Amino acid sequence: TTTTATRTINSLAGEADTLLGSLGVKRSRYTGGKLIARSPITGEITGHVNEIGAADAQAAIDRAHAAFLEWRLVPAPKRGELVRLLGEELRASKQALGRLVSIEAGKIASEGLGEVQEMIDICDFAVGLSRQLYGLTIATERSEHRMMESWHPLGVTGIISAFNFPVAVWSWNAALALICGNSIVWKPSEKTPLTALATEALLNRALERFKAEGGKAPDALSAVLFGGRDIGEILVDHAKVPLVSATGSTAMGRIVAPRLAKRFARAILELGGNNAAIVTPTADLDLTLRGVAFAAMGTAGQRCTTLRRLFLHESIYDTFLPRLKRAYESVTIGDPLKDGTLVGPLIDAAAFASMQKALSEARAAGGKVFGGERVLSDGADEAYYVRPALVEISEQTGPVVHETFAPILYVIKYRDFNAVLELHNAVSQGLSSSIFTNDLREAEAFLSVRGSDCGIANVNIGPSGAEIGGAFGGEKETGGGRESGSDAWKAYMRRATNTVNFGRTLPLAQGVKFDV
Ligand code: UN1
Repeated sequence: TTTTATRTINSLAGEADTLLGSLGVKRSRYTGGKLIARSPITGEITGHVNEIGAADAQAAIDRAHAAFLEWRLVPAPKRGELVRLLGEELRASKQALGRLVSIEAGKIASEGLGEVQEMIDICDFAVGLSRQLYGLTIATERSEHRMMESWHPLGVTGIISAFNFPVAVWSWNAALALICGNSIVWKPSEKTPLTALATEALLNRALERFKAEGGKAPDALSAVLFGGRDIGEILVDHAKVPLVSATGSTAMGRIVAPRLAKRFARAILELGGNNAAIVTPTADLDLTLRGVAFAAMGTAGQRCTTLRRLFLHESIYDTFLPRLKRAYESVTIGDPLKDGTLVGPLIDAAAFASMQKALSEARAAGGKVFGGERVLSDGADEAYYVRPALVEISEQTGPVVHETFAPILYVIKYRDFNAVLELHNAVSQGLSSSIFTNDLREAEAFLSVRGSDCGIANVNIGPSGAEIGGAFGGEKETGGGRESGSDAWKAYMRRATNTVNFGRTLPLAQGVKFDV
């Protein structure tokens, strides 16, 4: 056992073990398996999770399909009761699961807890929604007819999630899918299996309570498939999975989307972002500083909504940038479990390498780089802490147009508002965006059709940290999917248009005559 600048190595495996026990996960689930769980805080190994074989994965999906056939018959508000109980379990275990999220994903404590709060929020949302799966009644052109639409359960919902929101993204999909009458099959990130085990255990507790209350829930309503890419492919290719919601890189989406399209399955894709903020001459710079700091450095730059491009108007450039640099210099980096830390570790060595690669490309493109170096590496060879990087660059080129999943903020000076709107949209991703301004015209233009082309567009708020009530997702290479709030539930159901004739004649639409 060595001591690093951050903490004692090998202290976290024991704590993870205790947390998993309290969350109801049997030790045999995370010992002796092939999938290695680590904590990025120290790099230490926290578990060995059993991977599922290909045949067992196929069989699990088949069982989930059988479960769907039963679950779809349970009235939606009763399905909502299961999700209500899941929300209760999450509330009761918020501290433990939040802590485990921090250990496994390296998030600071409040963000680990925030992730669980996001799960609780979507459960509440879904419970209410379970009584609001409304269709329309539509005026028909035929007398003594009624036309309406019904929303029916869809089938097995596949969920592929990423390390950075290891459990919240599952919950956005699971809570909606379950109240919509679907069964769920989850392929969690290989980097975060312990939080997936814990989440599975909490759902099982909710299921037990649901059954004890007399609820009818089939076995295999939910399955978690631990494994690598091959297991994800089985989920994507399985004929009994009509919908896959996949969160990850654009590269992953490029593989998943055509395979789903080939069998006409639906996709909800949440892929890369390259989120920007525009800071205009009238912006409240105190508020902007806080908004930019959280969005760019928070979660160590590992949110899909992380702020990656900052457009500063020339009139405030020289006042704002020095303030931002001071924030970058003074931000507390280190053990995310310690009070006061704002920036925890990168997830692994590969993340560090891709950050360094992007920074050297930025230098080659004429960028001036501040920060970005590895810190706190003494003793913790397998832990990757970095000082978040600020890159002053004059052109939107090279690494600026790509998503690097690390805390790098490219800063670009602008003069003309319409030109910066164009530059803002001139990347291939379209997830989230913001403008900092007190000019009503600029704010409204940014939100208008000629403004941001992203799925999320904010005023005087950074691009990250969305609430669950709105639909979450983005355009272009972000994949077009929408999850969580608003009417995102519709993607988890199928719509049937019903026309009923309660008369004694058979008028045909469009005046067609066909008298036999
Ligand atoms: C993600 O990074 O994959 O808006 C999701 C946010 C969070 C979700 C991020 N509510 O930043």
